[in-house]
Amino acid sequence: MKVLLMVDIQNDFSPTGSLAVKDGDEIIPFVNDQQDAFDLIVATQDWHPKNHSSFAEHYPGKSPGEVITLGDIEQILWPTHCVQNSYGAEFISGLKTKKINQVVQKGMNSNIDSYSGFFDNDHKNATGLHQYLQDQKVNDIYIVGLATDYCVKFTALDAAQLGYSTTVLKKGVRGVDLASGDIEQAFAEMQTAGVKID
Ligand code: VGL
Ligand code: ZN
Repeated sequence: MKVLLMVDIQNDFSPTGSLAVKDGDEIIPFVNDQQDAFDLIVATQDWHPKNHSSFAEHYPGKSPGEVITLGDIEQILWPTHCVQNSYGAEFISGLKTKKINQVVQKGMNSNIDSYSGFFDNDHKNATGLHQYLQDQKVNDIYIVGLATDYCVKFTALDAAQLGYSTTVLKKGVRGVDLASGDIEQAFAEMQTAGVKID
């Protein structure tokens, strides 16, 4: 069984969102077309409580893009985004959602971020995505979504690590490029880890 995994296609990652991904909305027609080729479609949502520790606003004097240490892992501070039940957390309008079989939410623990759709950033807590895909007898994962250099990358790396045949559909992803070159480096890292870029 193959699955189309739509990562974080949410308003706050659209070009008008709080954590804007350049041309993030351009993927929508491609992603909608891809859905026809799949019998199983899963969407992830970044789904943060208001007090999430990745939000720069909680650190007086700090700005988005700065890095802090949380627990013992490095955390990039972000603009407040994808707050549970807010407009910014909804799927980008125009994304076809009728065929979605399962929505997996992540980033609900305020103390740790979760870029991957599979695990929190310390890999200790699973989101349930792996279990769901196992139950559905999935071997092949095709990934689209936002953002190439964060949630797409870490989801793809975990998928490959978990043994899935993993492909990122290049026309269906866009990235942040906090530092220019981040997107290209993300593709290179994924490829090195055995992820196919199509
Ligand atoms: C993401 C940064 C913070 C993403 C989520 O979906 O790529 N990036 N939270
Ligand atoms: Zn987030």
